Amino acid sequence: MRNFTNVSDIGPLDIAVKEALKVKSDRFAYSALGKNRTLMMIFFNSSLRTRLSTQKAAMNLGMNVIVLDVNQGTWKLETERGVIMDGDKAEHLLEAIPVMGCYCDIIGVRSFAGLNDKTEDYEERVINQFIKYSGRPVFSMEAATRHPLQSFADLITIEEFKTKPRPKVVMTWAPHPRALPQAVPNSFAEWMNATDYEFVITHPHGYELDSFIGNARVEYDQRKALEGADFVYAKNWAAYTDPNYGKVLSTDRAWTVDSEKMALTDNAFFMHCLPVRRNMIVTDEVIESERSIVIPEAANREISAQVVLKRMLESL
Ligand code: AN0
Ligand code: CP
Repeated sequence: MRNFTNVSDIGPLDIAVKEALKVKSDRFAYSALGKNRTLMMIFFNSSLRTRLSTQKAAMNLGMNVIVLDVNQGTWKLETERGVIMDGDKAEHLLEAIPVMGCYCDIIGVRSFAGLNDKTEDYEERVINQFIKYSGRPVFSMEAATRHPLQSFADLITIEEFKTKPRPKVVMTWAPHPRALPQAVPNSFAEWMNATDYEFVITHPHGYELDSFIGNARVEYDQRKALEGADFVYAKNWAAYTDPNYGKVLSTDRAWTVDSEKMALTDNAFFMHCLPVRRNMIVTDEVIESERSIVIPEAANREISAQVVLKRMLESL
């Protein structure tokens, strides 16, 4: 695998999941593969899980790891070409990227959507510049429009917990005080569409997503959507459609996932990528319940990252 930015880069999902479960059963089996190889993880945004799980995955493979938090200890980076750099940004991304590429074998990039300019976000300018100018294989650690390591971990988790061949998976919008990117829901939809699960998306009017959602069924009545669900995947996102791109249109806690909503499901498991705001997205009771699998889901981030790094190392 050269780059990993979306579901198509991983190939057939049944094979990827099989490989993930194999890696999980013996995560040090490939510890010689990454010897004398260096992973550079570049963060333009905060992270807890991605940072730790990806570093751990690289360590399992015997790699060295360098972590860089852009704008914290580095020169401030200009990302737009053509700008007269007479402001506070001392270096351009177009030099910084190939320089960073000199010091490593594989690059991971986290660069969220700015949520101001839809075209800029949906063109994936930052990660695409890394792909173009670093000279190294690049993987997404959540880019502007997708978070494939998360979706892969979500898929592994559903495969582990499902009790029917074709579970009903419901992704529900839930309220949050700040504007969040569409990357996690876009990506989750992309990966769910690549399975044969029954997949339903529910959100208030105005929160329609991009064409990533493919043929997924959209049901505006959250309660109706949740009926008979086997997995409830909660997530907030900011509006995608114009003229409200990047805006918070609602913080209506009638959409919060609570026990009464979970009672409509077929004893569903509760999932969230984390970090989660309790009693906005989900009540304490639901996230602490026996059916909450947010921790095993986060644990699988190590596994999804390890499969991706393993495949990238194998193709170096
Ligand atoms: C980010 C988001 O919603 O994209 C990261 C989630 C993995 N969440 C926040 O910024 C709270
Ligand atoms: N789920 C996830 O990507 O978490 P972090 O933002 O903490 O990395």
